[in-house]
Amino acid sequence: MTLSILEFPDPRLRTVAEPVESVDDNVRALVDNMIKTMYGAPGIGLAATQVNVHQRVLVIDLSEEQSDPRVFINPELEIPESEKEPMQEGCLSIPGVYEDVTRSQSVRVRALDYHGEPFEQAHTGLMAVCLQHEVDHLNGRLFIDYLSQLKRSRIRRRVEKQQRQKAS
Ligand code: GNR
Ligand code: NI
Repeated sequence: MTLSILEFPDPRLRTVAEPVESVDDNVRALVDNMIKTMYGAPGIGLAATQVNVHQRVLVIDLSEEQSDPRVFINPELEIPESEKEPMQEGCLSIPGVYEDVTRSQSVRVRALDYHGEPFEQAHTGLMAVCLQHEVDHLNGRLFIDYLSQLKRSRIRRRVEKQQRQKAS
């Protein structure tokens, strides 16, 4: 099943997600649907928050062929203050908006996998940036929150105009 994706400025995108208590078949069904939804969009990552499920689950696939889905449940990031660089980001919840965000280019992540097994990894580059973008979603944060107030209000007006045009 593909899920529908909430769009900014929907206040539900500001919800802080709850930890998953046990990685059971319900959680695995959510993960499967999120991967399908990410592939259909298409996007390289998706947080459960974006499909209005407020549990700490995210999926990422950076492969060209949509052949390498990565699952992170209850992710915890260690983000060094060093190695920060700007990179252009987009978001399925803010369609058509692409802006530079300065983030750490490396992270360590601890999480549970599809089977509920804990793992720990180090990532760099786009994977590191994407993990930070997705964990931000789980904390109710969007990439445009890193921009100036002026830029953010311009984006809000532009997005709301697009949404009015789509609706009529
Ligand atoms: O598809 C996506 N592309 C992207 C590009 C740069 C940095 C982050 C991302 S994530 C985004 C999908 C999305 O909105 N995930 O929350
Ligand atoms: Ni996003």
